[in-house]
Amino acid sequence: MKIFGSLISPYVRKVHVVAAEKGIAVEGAGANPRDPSPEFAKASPFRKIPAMLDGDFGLPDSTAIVTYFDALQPEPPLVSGDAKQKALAVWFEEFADTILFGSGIKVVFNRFVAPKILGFPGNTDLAEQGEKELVAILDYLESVAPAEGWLSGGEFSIGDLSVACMLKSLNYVSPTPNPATHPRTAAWYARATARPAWAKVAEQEAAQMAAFV
Ligand SMILES: N[C@@H](CCC(=O)N[C@@H](CS)C(=O)NCC(=O)O)C(=O)O
Repeated sequence: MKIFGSLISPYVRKVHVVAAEKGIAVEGAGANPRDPSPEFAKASPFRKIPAMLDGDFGLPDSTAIVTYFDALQPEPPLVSGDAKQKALAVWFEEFADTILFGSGIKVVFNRFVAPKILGFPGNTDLAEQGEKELVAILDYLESVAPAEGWLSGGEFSIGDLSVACMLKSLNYVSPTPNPATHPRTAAWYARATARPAWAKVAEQEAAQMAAFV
């Protein structure tokens, strides 16, 4: 099974970590949205990463792809527990993919991806705007981060995994979460990133990104 896209993308990282959690073998593949290969174009009609190709079945979007993985290999589940815990797992995935990403991308793109990878200056006004927006977002996360265990109040879920993936992208520009100002988030993040599946993907990412950090 091929997964298109670089691991610096939090959505690509999410797909790889879910695959590792479930023991699904995946192979990373390069993707150029501006000059798509026929395979990538087949998997990703709007040229976004990640996209997946399983035989001749192409699928874009991290949430769609991890839902496919969950159907192929139900254990461990993406979402579990009682009604509230299941709903909270979905909420935290959504929070990560929309709210955290929406502000974080302004910072990561303009302070890291543009200058360090693409070779042109980032828009510092946009980066500063993202940094201001992140203050309230990270404070919210601190207010809901559990002293022990996971964000939904139950088992480790797609909510924990998705939020951790977004925070790791922010780590390219700043050590986030800061244990001095956001101690509960920092402790929860340390638990999430201590999982073996995370370590396996982080190692692959370090190798991919070695030229840029
Ligand atoms: N909802 C999608 C978002 C995918 C997305 O926006 N990916 C970004 C990279 S982080 C992308 O492909 N950007 C390239 C572009 O928009 O041309 C998902 O969950 O996979």
